[in-house]
Amino acid sequence: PRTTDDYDYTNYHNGDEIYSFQDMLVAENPKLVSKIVIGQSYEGRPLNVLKFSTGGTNRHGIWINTGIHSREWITQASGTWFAKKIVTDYGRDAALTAILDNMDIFLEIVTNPDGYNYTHSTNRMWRKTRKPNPGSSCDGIDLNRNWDAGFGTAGSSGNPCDQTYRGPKAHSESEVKSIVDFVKAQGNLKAFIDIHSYSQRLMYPYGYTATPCNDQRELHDLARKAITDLASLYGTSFRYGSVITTIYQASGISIDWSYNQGIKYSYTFELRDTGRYGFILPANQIIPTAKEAWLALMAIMEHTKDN
Ligand code: ING
Ligand code: ZN
Repeated sequence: PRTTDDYDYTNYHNGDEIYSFQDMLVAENPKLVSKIVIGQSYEGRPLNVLKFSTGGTNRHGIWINTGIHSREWITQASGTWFAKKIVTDYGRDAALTAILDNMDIFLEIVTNPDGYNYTHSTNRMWRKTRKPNPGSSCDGIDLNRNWDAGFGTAGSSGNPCDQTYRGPKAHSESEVKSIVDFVKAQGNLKAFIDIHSYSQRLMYPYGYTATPCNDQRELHDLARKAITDLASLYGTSFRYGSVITTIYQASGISIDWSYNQGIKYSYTFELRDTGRYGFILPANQIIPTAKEAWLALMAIMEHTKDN
C-alpha cells in the first residue's frame, strides 16, 4: 500500500509492514501524529511509539501498547486499526476529539519486534523475546514478567526454558526498560493499557498480590462500563476484575508497575477469542475485534480525561 487508506486492515502484517504503516500515517497527518523511537530491541529493531497530539504543553497522556507477546497477532493488528481510527475520528467524533484536545495518546504497536519477526519467519507460537539466555539452550524472556513489581515472586519462572521466564533482573530487557524510561521521563501519564490475547478479559492491578489496590472500586466500576460498551456492538462477553482474581497470579507485569508509579488507570486486556482459535484468530475477526475493543478503550480514555 502507498497510503494508510490502501492498507489491508483485514489481514495480518509483518513487522516491516507495520513500520511502514506507521511512517505513512505520520506523513499523512504531520500535525497530529509523530513517531518517537524510544529504544531498540535486542536484535536492533526500533521500538516505535506513535504520539497523537493536538499540541499544548506537557499534557496528560494515555499509554497503549500491543504485541508485548509476539504470537498475540490480533493485538498488533488491532493496534494498527486503532491508530487509523484515531486520525479518522479526530475532528469528526466528538468524544475522541475531546480526548485529544485534552490529552496525548502514545501507542506502541510492535512492543516485541524480535519475537514478532520470529512468529512470521520460524515459529508462529513464539511468545517471548529472542535474546539468548547465558548458560541455557533456551532463548527469550517474557516481557510481561520483567517489570519491577513483585519481580521474582510467585507468578513467574526463573527457568529460561519456561514461557513465563522473568529474566535475570527487573527491567533487564531493553524492550521493557525503554518503556520504563519513557514513561518516567514523560511523568504525566494517567492511563497505561497493555493489550494481550486471548481469553476476553479486562483486568486491573494487582497480579502479584491478592491485596486489593487502593483504587479497586473505581477501577472495577470503570471496567464494568468498558466491557458493557464493548459488548454493545456484537455481544462479545468479557470477564473483568483484578489480574490475580480474574486469570491467575502473575508477577513482574506491566500494569502493576505502572499502577505503582501512580498511573491510576492501569488496565490489561485479553482480546478475542475464548479458545476456539486462540492465538490463531482468523483474519476476518480483526476488524470486529478491534472495533469492539475500541469502545472499551474509549470508555477508559473518557473517564481518564474527566478524572
Ligand atoms: N496471558 C497473560 C500472561 O501474561 C496476563 C495473562 C495478562 C497476566 C496480563 C497478567 C497481565 O500470562 C497471555 N495470553 O499473555
Ligand atoms: Zn500476552
